Amino acid sequence: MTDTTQTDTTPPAPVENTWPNPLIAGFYPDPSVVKVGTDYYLANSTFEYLPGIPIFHSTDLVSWTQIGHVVERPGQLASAHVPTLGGAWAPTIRHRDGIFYVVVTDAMGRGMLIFSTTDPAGPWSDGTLIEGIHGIDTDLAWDEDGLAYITYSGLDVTSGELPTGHKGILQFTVDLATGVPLSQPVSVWSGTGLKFPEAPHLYQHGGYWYLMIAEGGTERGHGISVARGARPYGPFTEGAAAGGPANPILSARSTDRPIQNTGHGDLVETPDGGWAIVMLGMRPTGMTQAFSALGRETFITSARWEDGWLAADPVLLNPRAGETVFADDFTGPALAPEWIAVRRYPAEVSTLAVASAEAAGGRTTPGRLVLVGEGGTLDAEQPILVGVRQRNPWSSTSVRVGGVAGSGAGLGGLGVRYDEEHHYEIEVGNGVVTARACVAGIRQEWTVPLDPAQIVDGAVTLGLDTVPPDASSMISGLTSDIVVLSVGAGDDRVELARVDGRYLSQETAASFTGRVLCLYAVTGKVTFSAFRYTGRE
Ligand code: 6LW
Repeated sequence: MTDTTQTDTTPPAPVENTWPNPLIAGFYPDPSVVKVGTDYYLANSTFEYLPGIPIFHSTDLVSWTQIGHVVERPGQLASAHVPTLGGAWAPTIRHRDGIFYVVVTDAMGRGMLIFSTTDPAGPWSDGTLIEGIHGIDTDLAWDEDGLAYITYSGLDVTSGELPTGHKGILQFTVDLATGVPLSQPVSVWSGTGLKFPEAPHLYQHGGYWYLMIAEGGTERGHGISVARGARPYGPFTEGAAAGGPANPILSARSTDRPIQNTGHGDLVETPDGGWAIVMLGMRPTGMTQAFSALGRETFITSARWEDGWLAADPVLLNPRAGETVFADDFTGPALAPEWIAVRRYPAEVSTLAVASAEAAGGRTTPGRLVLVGEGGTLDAEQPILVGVRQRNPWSSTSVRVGGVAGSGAGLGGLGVRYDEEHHYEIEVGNGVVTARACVAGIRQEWTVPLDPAQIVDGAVTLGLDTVPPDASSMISGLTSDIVVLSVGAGDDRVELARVDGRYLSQETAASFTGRVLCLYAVTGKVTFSAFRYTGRE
């Protein structure tokens, strides 16, 4: 059973543009949203993690519940050996005639794919490959005759080699049932000249078709630009050339707003008939250089039509009140949908052991998650690991780890992972407890003997906290957070290390993902119980 709570779920006062922000906290980038009647469905990128592409549901655009995943079976993506950065990359979710579609690029994997279903909670189809066309950030729209257009960004990331050259925003028509292109890709717009024109979405509104894109790169220069035309295939004219507003219509670049990197958005009608843009953004902290520990999250802002052009408000920070609590006693029939794994499914690397009362000693064994190590560490391409996203800047995570004391015992622990080369962890086994920081091939370890007093009912408590930096020091205050690695509970808790958090951030790590708090095993059978995450803003 899991227990997910937000101690105060009252949405902020319904004054214009006081949306809760982040809308969905933690590593949930590239959001795409569709309105179907009074229901909203939202999808995100998941890259090398599985299950892939979470689907969230809402009726008010404010409260969101995860209802499933598009990718939940082997074969839907070619994930097993996908390079870091590859995998489920920028989905678009749309609906027509009772069918939901997600178009997405499995970057460095299968390629451009069409998934469909009649129930967005799943199951989704196996994914139909669009052969011969290479690019990212696929959008889906239909013209008045029902012809389907895929508009996409011409960056070819098929091979895993660094892409050279960007072909701008391209478009072709497609048979959605077979994935067969009905026309050759043609260039439709390349933005205003900023780098990486990407994330196109096409909307029909009033007498025009609007092509909304992101440009400036997913870093601090990110923004949203819009052009319009009479037909879905253009030609598209931008505002400045037609007496409308200048592009980008939304960007936080060169401002001191707490939410930066805003771009890659999708437009949606609000329940009251207004408009909003849901987009990715980051929350960097530090100073002139700043670091975004949580990666790229989902944010929202109000938008409106003004004289035939789209305008958007700045994206304001407005975190949900109270503590975020995610606790798992591992007594459910399957792992909760929040748990993810790297290049394999959680069910491929873990099992659940039911709680039991042992007849002999009358002892009660709690529900446990069992991981059996394969020798690989957190550096491995396919680590034995399951994790949940860190959702708040300040957090406290603890878990009880069993099967790690005594001869023949296992080795495993609790970590925070950005990718193979960027992770901090605390692990227990072989008679010692080790805290470790790994950053781009550089590693440091702090090891102490395992104190028998730390073994309670056969298990050791490990802790990982993210706390504010020491603001009194010019040097130590310039980071995102400090990661504290500890062993033991209550008065017996011992801190092994305090590590600068900036090296596990979007600005420094390789992956496009975010921080994942993970349970892992290196060798032997390691059991985990009483997982608890508490987060604060
Ligand atoms: C995505 C692109 C982007 O394809 O980053 O910020 C890429 N936007 O649109 C990966 O998420």
